[in-house]
Formats: sequence, C-alpha cells, structure tokens
Amino acid sequence: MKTETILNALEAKHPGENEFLQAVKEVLLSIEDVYNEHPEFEKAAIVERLVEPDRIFSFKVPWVDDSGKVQVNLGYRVQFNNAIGPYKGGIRFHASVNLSTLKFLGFEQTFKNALTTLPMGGGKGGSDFSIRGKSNAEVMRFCQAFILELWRHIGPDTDVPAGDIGVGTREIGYMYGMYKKLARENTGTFTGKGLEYGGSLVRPEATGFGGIYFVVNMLKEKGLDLKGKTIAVSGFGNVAWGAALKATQLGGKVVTISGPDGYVYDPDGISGEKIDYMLELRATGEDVVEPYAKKYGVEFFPGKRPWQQKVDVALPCAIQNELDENDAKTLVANGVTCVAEISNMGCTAEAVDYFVEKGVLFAPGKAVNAGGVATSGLEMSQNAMHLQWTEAEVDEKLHHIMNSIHEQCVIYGKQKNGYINYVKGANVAGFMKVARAMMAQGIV
Ligand code: 2IT
Repeated sequence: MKTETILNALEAKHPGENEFLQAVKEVLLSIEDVYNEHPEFEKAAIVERLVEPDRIFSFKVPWVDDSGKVQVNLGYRVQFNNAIGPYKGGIRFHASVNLSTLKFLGFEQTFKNALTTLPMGGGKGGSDFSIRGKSNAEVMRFCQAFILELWRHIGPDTDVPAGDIGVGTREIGYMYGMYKKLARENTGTFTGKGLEYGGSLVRPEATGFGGIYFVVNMLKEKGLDLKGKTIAVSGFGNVAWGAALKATQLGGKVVTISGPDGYVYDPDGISGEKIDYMLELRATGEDVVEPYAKKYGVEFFPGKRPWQQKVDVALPCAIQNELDENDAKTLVANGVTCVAEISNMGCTAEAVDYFVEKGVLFAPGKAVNAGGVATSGLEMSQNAMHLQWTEAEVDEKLHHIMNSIHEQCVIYGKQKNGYINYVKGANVAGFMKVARAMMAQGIV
C-alpha cells in the first residue's frame, strides 16, 4: 500500500481536517501488512474507497431562543460506510463540532461497529450547538429544528443515530418525538431511547460498563486484577459515570473526574452516592466539576488534567486528544499499568506511540468503548422483535461482545515478543471485516 501517497492525497483534498487525518493515518499504518498480503484489495481500491464517506449531509439549523432571538447552528450527518449494515453512530452537540470531528468519528465508528460482531455500518452526526446554559425549552426547539432537516435521511434500516457528547436521553427523546411525527412510523430509528418507548436496559451504562469489561480482560491477560487498583477517570458525563460505577463494583478505586474547568482528586475513591452525584452535576448543564470538590471537601485542580496523579489505570472518558505525549510520559513515570481510551481517540498519536514503545497495556477507543454502540445494536434487535430483554440478558450479551472484541484484538495484535498491540489488533480486525464485506458487494 502506498500509505504516504494516500495520506498526502487525502490531506490535499481535505486540508485542515486534522482529527480526521489523524484517525485515518493510525488505521492505515496498522493495516499496511495485511493489506499488502491481499493484492485484490489494492485492485479494488478498498482503502481509497474506505477513506471517503459515502455521503455527507450538511445543513443549517435555525431556531428561536427564549428571548425571541433567531439563532443559526450548523448540522451534519456523515454516512461513512454501510458495507456491513445500516449506518449507525451517535450525534454530538458540542461547540467544537465541525466536519473534521464528525468525519473522524464516522471513520472510527465504521471499524468499531465491525468489531461488535453485529451488522452495523458507520455514521456520525452532530452540531456546533452547545447545551451549556440552554433552557429545557431551548434544547427541545433546537432538537426539533435539527430533525426537521435530518429526518428524511435516516430510518430503521438506513441510518440509526444515537447519543454522544451533549446528547443524552433527553435530547434523544426530543429528536425521536419529532422524527416519529414527520416519518409517521415508530420503528425505533434512534437508540438510547427512554425505557418507556423502546429503549434498552443497560444502554445508559453500556459504554462505561463495556470499557471496564475490556480493561478487566486486558489485565487478566497479564495475570492482573482490577481489584485494589487506583484509577484516574476524566470527564464526568454518561461514559465516565458508567466506568466509575462498574470499576467501583469490581473493587477498583476511582480517584478523579474532570470537566473543562479542571479535575477533582478524591483519595478516598468516588463511590456510592458520589457516583450518583455525577449525574446531578451533569444535569445542571453547567459543564463544571468544581462543585464536587466543594461538596465533598476534596482538592480541585483548576485547568489541569487528571493524568498528573499517580494511578495504576488511566481511563480517558471525555473527548478526543485529551491525553497528550507529556501526560503519557507523566503516567509512565508514575508507573501506570494500563491505559484504555473510553472516549473516542482520547490520546494523541504521540501519546499512543509512547505507550506502545514503553510496552504499557494500551487499548484504543474503537475497541474499549464499543460496548455503547453494541448495546445500541441490541436495542435495535429488541425494537425489531417488539420486545424487551431483561437487564441480565442485555448485560450478558454486552459482556460476551466485549470478550469477543478483546479476543479479536489479541488474535490480530499479538507481537512476536508477546506484547499485545491493541491498536493494531483492533484496526486490523475491524478493517478485515469491512474490506471483505466491500469485496463481496462489488464497486458500489
Ligand atoms: O461513539 C460511539 O460509539 C457512540 N457515541 C455511540 C453510538 C451508538 O450508535 O450507540
């Protein structure tokens, strides 16, 4: 594969899309060897076709705020690849959202979804709208305006959105309500729905729970256990909450959470009602964690990231590139055992290279956080069958899927010296499935 040529061409075509180019580069470097073993892939231009989304919808979202002022946001849906199933992936509402973000997320989602064992293609959408400081009525009007445009492009067998940063059960409810009205069907064309109208048990917890199941597997491979381990978590939203809950249940001690304002360090561990309090904090819509420090009398580090603390396990749970090379060096110097991205592309490329070079147990988001979308897939199954599985049934399926993803990473990522390169493992396993599906379906 002419990796360099392909990357240069992509950069020339899409200048400035840094996150997208970063995500593509990581995958191409990982798959180089297997790609070269399959000349038929090159002949079918699999990589050239894989790095461009099938299509992108880009639209304006006008809405009226509480003061009567007209606001205009940007809305997008990137339908990246549907070789193995309908487009599937979340919607992100965050001030930082642009096409580069959503293309990187859609690209990652394609491989992640392939790893879940379920038939789902990759997609992603969102807006530069931020829920921060917005009233409930404003959030509803925005969601409705967003769907007024998006509804015609999605459907239960074409494209099934879900939540992501800034989009939780409330936003899904407002979007689904408007979708249903316009599309005149009720087949579950969204996941992360409320339990009363087709949502799945365990979906809110699934990304964090799945991430911890994956980490347990990583540690087990080394003969280690989560019990007694000190854990740094970043973020304080749905993903961080689920991870803290499961890690604590399994005997780990979570000592940090963070927000855009800084991080809190709680040496006694964030457990019990403190984990419930994370949900309260999130519900304020203020996007800050400092109130936690005040409430529980612990230290708050303004403007800092939790990676400066000495921990055994580090779990980025907030946003892309939230852990850089300097953070990686600090963690390694402090003797970190395992780093697992529960956020999408939580670490910079330099940080990832550093962990791998130092032989630290490291796994990428597309493997670690796949439990979220996998459980979305289970929600789709339940909707299609018009029934609801019990909590135990969904959790067991999620557990099984996470074990399977871990196994795929080991098969494709185990190096001669025994080190498991999870980045390579996840990328190759995901790529091979998508590539085979594309080969089977011809040039479309
Ligand atoms: O990044 C992700 O995998 C998600 N935001 C969840 C996507 C989904 O369709 O559940």
